Amino acid sequence: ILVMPTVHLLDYVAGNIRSLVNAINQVGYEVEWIKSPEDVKKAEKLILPGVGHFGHCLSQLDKGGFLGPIREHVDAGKPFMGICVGLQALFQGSEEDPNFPGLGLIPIHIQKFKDVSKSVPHIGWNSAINSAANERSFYGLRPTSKYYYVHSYAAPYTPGILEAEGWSVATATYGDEEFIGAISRGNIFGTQFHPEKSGVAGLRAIRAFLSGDQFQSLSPDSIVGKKDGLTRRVIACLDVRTNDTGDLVVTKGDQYDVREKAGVNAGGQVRNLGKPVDMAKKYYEQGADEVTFLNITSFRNCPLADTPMLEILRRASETVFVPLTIGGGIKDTTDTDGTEVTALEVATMYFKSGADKVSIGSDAVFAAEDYYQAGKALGGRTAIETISQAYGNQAVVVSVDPKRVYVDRPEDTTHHTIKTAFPNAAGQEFCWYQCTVKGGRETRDVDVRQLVQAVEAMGAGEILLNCIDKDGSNSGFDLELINDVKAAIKIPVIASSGAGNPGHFAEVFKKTPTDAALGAGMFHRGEYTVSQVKDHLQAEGFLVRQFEA
Ligand code: 1PR
Repeated sequence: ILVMPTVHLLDYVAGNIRSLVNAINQVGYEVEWIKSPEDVKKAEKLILPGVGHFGHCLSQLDKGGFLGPIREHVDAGKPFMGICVGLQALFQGSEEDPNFPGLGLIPIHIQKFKDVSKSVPHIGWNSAINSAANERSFYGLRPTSKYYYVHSYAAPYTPGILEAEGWSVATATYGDEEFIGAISRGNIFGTQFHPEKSGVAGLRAIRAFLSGDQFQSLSPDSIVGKKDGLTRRVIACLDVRTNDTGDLVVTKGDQYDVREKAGVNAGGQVRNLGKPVDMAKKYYEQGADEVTFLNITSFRNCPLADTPMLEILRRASETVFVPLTIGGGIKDTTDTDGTEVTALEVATMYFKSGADKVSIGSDAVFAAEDYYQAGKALGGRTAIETISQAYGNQAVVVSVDPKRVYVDRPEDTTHHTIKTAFPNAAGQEFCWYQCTVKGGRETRDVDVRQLVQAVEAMGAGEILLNCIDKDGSNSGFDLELINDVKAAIKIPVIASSGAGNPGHFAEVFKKTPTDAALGAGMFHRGEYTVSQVKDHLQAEGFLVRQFEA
């Protein structure tokens, strides 16, 4: 019998542990869970993951009695790896929660990114480049590779200070801030990025840590083309629903209508474009930076625990090592047996199955209505608030489904209008964007600006900005909408709806400050691959991450 070597994982805080376990299995190790402080003593190799709030993580570790044993493990010279907040725990403390000190192994304070001229959180693929000479790298990190980061706080980097104390440091730059992306000394290794979500480059780092392969020499070739900084994110989106014969398929609508209108299937069949897990893997291998699944039917009469989307996530997360987002039906719900299930519990099921983020649509609109009704007061009970408190802002995406409403003059509506370069047939030159719920079937008296500002205040970490007028049109993104939303908030925006060719991605990155762009139909119909989009962006001078085989 082949026995896989084990690694111990500390399970102390909410988060998507499943993808880390999948990644560890993928490189040939088995996970053993640490449930009590005594278990830490059994560990030879210890990994401390962490997401969400620094103070919450540290207080959980403290309450559980883990801090002492972790320190002993590190002092004994045994391999230790901290990921994200698990890395931050090694530092002196964090601006995020001054009440909880860190382990103090690294004499620096974690600080919040400045959001004056950039989105916060920092989400996406960035570098981890060794600050010292380029001829050496640690734990398989390559200067040309990109790694997936998602965080609002980071350790600022000052050249030379930590190096003088024997640390190897790899850094990344976000805007004008250089921060620590990975760090190592002796038996300690920490990454601010998520190696389990960083494709092949991340798996390489995990493998190197587990096999104790601390330093590698780099050939001069291997640094050619190295470019620090955040890449332009390209996301593939899969709208998933059951078709009329009960199979789960990827589908795609025109202005949200997913039924066939012409051809052999005309007469109202749900358009079937393929199998969700296979397609997710295909896009991952084409270089998609993230994959989003939107469950666009409610799978009526199905107990929540048996929701087919959970199985899709479980299977997708075994082979797709980039972030997975799941949307559709994230709200307080009543299960088929009558049990009340909170949005947080629904989200937890998805996170446990391999999701990294949940995307909230309709429920966010209702929450925004309540927010303004209450004079912009936060009640603390919405799906956005409860999930972001438990899992961190970065785990909560709000998906917006707006539609244009034309008016003659701005005074004709109470809503925020723009003057558009695309008047309607009646020649009206102003429009506002009305939010819809239930997949665009119902409009609400909320405009897109009101919505995004409300959900940002509630703790959403990112906006998935669709546009019903543009959806499936292959005519390019709604640049006016994207610019208007970007100007209203600090959290990142994913532009969506209308992508028909690689040029549309270059256009949206050129003409708007969007943080990411998403495509669906053009990929599903096989017209273009994600790699063709990346190649085109690169040729146009944008920094992108190419798939590493
Ligand atoms: O309201 O929280 O249950 O979430 C429902 C989710 O399902 C929302 O995110 C909503 O956008 C989505 N949704 C509901 N109905 C549809 C539909 O198409 N009938 N799909 C739907 C939304 C929009 C995009 C699409 C882009 C790009 N799909 O995600 O992928 O428009 O398409 P394109 O590149 O082909 O133009 P809740």
